[in-house]
Amino acid sequence: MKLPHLSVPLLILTSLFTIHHSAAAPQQPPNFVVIMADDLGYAELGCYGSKTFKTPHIDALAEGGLRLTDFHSNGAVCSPTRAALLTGRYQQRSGIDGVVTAKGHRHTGLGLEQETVAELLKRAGYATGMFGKWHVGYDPKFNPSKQGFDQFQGFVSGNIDLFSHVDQEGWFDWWVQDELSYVPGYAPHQITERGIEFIRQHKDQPFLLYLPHPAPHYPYQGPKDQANRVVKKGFKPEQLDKLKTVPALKKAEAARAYREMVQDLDAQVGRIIAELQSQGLRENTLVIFCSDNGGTGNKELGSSNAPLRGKKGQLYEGGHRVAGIFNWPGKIKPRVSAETVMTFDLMPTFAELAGVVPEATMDGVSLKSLLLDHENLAKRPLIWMTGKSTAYRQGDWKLLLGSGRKLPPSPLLYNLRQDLGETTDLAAQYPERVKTMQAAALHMRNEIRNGSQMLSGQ
Ligand SMILES: [Ca+2]
Repeated sequence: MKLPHLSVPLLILTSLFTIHHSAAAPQQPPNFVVIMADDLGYAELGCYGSKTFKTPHIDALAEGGLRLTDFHSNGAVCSPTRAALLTGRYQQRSGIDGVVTAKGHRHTGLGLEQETVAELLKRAGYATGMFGKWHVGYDPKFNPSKQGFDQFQGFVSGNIDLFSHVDQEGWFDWWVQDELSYVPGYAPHQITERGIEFIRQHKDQPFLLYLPHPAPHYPYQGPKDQANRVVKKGFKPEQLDKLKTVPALKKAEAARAYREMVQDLDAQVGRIIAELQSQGLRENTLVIFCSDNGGTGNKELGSSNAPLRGKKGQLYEGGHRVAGIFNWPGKIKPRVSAETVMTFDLMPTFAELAGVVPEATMDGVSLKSLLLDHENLAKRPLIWMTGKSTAYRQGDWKLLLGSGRKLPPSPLLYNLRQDLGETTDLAAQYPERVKTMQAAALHMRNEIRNGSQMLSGQ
């Protein structure tokens, strides 16, 4: 390599500095804690404008870190976002284009050949733990313990009774590693307790702690409510006979329970942060809080995606623009940013910070320079896909294609900077832009779907 601008003495100095630098004690790579809410709407945290719910712990994370106003879940429903988070790639590449249901998809799941973020970080010497909702495979062969997580306790379906741990189709669904096992308790609290144990066990080595919570997804049950689901199919733990069940809550009570679930989730975040602090790990831990998709928008419950249009399951912003908070004291300067970030950016970010290279080409990008150096990300097109519909982003512009989930068959064009609520379709006004973006969107859609193994019926 030629270095024409450096004089010989300077070269020597540079070499000396390099030697000195590399001889210094290596700094331990950071811990990563990812706390993900389930169906939490864009406007359901104090720091995102909620007047309904009090969320002081999450608000404090936002206040002391980076709060993103243009953070997106990769999917508009649960499983796809989780697959993208775990692989750093569009979820269609790992076969998870839609929700994995107990009824139709019991024998499918996130492809085992995919390197997960847990497998990646294990290569860098990390301890890996996941406690909570998996939802990318029911069969034990797709269990988190087979996908790189040293420790797992939680459930694999889309939702469980938070007390009896029975899923909505009547299957018992609480696992300790890859064995079904009843552990009494309120699921969100159990997740925190396992998380705290994990932090204590691994405080002396770098770790990845993934805490995907069931709140505030239905069934609506606050910490003091009671079980209402019983086992109808499959394995039934003997201890469940002792558990008293009550009918599902009626509307007014459900709203009360929903509020308690959001606020209790906030308290669970607070407990994890307090534990990191008491173990002296806070300065070396990147904590991320996000949601897996938009809220239901059910006003009676207090769910809100304001000021966005749409809700969970849809490709309007309300379906996938969600809370995204990155907190790392002393490393991430507290601020609010409108940078566009996706769930699948987490894995490449962790890879760069841990100094390990993923096996596959990532669709996501590392956020290291955004987080630590306040640099903007390079411009990139982004896509969200469901079976029939596509949303395609280029900067402020968003094109919606398809007929699914209440979208018309003709393309819709919005400028999100001027019209965040997607009220005014500009397609007729910008036909050339529609044409170019449509061609680019279909090309990208085909590229991602080609070669991917899709779930049947999706
Ligand atoms: Ca969800």
